[in-house]
Amino acid sequence: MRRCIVLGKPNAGKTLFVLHFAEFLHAKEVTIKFQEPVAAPRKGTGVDPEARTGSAACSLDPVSGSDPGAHGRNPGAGFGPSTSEHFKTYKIQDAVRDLTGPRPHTTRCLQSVVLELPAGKGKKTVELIDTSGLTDGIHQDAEIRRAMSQTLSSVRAAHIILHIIDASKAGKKGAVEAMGDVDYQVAAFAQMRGGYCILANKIDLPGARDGVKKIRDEFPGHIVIPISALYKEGFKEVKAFVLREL
Ligand SMILES: Nc1nc2c(ncn2[C@@H]2O[C@H](COP(=O)(O)OP(=O)(O)OP(=O)(O)O)[C@@H](O)[C@H]2O)c(=O)[nH]1
Ligand SMILES: [Mg+2]
Repeated sequence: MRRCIVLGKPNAGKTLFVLHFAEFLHAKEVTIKFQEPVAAPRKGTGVDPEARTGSAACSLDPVSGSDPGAHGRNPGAGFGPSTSEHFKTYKIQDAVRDLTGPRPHTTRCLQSVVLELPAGKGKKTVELIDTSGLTDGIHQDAEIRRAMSQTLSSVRAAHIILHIIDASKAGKKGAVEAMGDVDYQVAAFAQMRGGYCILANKIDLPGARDGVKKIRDEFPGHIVIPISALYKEGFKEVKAFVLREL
């Protein structure tokens, strides 16, 4: 199945987008696959090596990346660190209540849903993957570093990348959601492989229209779709983009 990954900084609105996009496609419920990263103990010490070294610093450098899928859309590439999987079915509004929130790093693992998109007389299916937010630099919390590492590993195996940027905070220095190095890295990585667009989110909020302009100025040559994950604005355009890429 084709995979479409949703990524971006914490609090950008990734989870709300995934859940409301499912609702937009007429899902009343979603069955979410949670893939929790499992810490790999260092032999004989019981210590997670990544937690000690901070090796999950955010990097999507396509040149230094050692993943075999790093240079293209390789559906066979692995999903990174070992994971423990479980499924849970929610009514959409219950999932919104339980899985989204204003605190950064609400999502700590890959959370995917399988969606059906109408295509001509038939349907196309896609696995839409919500991820843990990416931050600039090395995060001090080992659990968050592991989650970010899992996000980065899964990017390379995805066919489509939806990169969410909070347009209402795009130019606000110091805000956790403000555009940062990680956004430039994602865009630079995506430029080499296609199947990529930027969703400029929260356009219902004050200042977001200026934010959309700033995003367009900073990322010339990329498709930028203004959306409100809250009010499902711009979702028709997102659906058309995803269908084109499937
Ligand atoms: N006004 C408005 N609020 C939004 C929009 N999208 C998301 N939010 C709010 O922003 C906050 C973060 O949304 P989430 O979907 O949890 O963000 P996330 O990117 O998944 O965050 P992490 O899991 O922490 O990385 C929540 O309080 C949402 O209700 C939007 O389009 N408009
Ligand atoms: Mg989330």
